[in-house]
Amino acid sequence: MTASERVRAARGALTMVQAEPFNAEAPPEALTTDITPTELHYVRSNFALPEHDGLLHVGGTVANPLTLTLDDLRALPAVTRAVTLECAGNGRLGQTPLPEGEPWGRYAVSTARWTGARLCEVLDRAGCSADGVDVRFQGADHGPYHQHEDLRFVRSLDLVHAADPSAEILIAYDMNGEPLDADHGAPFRLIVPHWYGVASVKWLERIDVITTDYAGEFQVGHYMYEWPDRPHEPVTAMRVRARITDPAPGAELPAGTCTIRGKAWSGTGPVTKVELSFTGAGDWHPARLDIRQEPYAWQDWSFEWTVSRPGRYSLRARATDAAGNVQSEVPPWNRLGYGNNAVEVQHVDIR
Ligand SMILES: Nc1nc2c(c(=O)[nH]1)N[C@H]1C(S)=C(S)[C@@H](COP(=O)(O)O)O[C@H]1N2
Ligand SMILES: [Mo]
Repeated sequence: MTASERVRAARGALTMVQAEPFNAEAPPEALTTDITPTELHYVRSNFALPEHDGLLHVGGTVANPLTLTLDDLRALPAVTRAVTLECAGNGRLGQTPLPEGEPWGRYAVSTARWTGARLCEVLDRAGCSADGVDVRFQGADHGPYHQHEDLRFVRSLDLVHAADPSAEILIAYDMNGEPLDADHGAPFRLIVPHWYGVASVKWLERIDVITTDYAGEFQVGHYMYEWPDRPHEPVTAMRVRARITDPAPGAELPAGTCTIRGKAWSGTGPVTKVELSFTGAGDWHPARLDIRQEPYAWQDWSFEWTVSRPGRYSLRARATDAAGNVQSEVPPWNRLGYGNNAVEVQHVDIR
């Protein structure tokens, strides 16, 4: 297979949202497994697939600027982590009035096993100067973007966060045990656990430690919550969210006992509670939350539901995390439609 045939084959199982640049949601069944197979992992790219020369330059205000190859990164101690990535625009179609931006449904979320070198280790080798404030991550991709004729994908993190070993930020080169493919950022990308996907810069080509807060388009223009009634805020950690994966929306089931299953995740602390409701307003019942195996991945939950009376039932699942964040019923509307973690409503018909 040629490289472009490989890319086409890898895209076939996804639900396309935009053909070029290619953007696609995972199919619903991708939420039923712990690890999303690579060919079912959603894809979100702002620009066409770039060429990458295979080098990672580390510079800015550092003592030892570095140029690293894939082999150099592979020679560093490797860390593997299952990480749930969700696009900040996931669920935009559920916002009213509909904001501008890609019309994502509910499946721009997936969990892969990422392997790479620790970002903190690379920064340590480069020797960050004391006046460093921010770390700027540049992707190889670029193109027209709103008012910009030719913009590059660049994001930043606070140096304190980037250099924190406990944040476990990776420069990943393997996804689910295979080298990264083109759509997911080959040859290497950032993986920032707990944050919305936008922080995880693909096709990484430059890392620069800088002495001011980075203020590029993807940092302070887009990927900002533009609240109607309070100050704007940057998109950072994933908001707490539970999803029902089984039964499917609108399913017809016989009366009796059925197991309702789903996933829940949050970037602001482990999910501590998932509750279910079968009526509008009120009456929340605790679901069984599985022991958390992986600190950065979604958790399974389930509920044994016994129902004897035929009819239509509304199902809602609501998650709470350790920081006390809980999903609301009404999507937190903002102009660009980010972070919709509202409680979803679906129905099942009992026959
Ligand atoms: N270089 C680059 N990195 C990027 C993007 C991009 O457009 N260019 N999109 C970001 C966004 S918005 C998301 S949600 C994730 C998606 O990662 P995936 O395509 O591997 O699912 O990549 C992020 N990293
Ligand atoms: Mo995203």
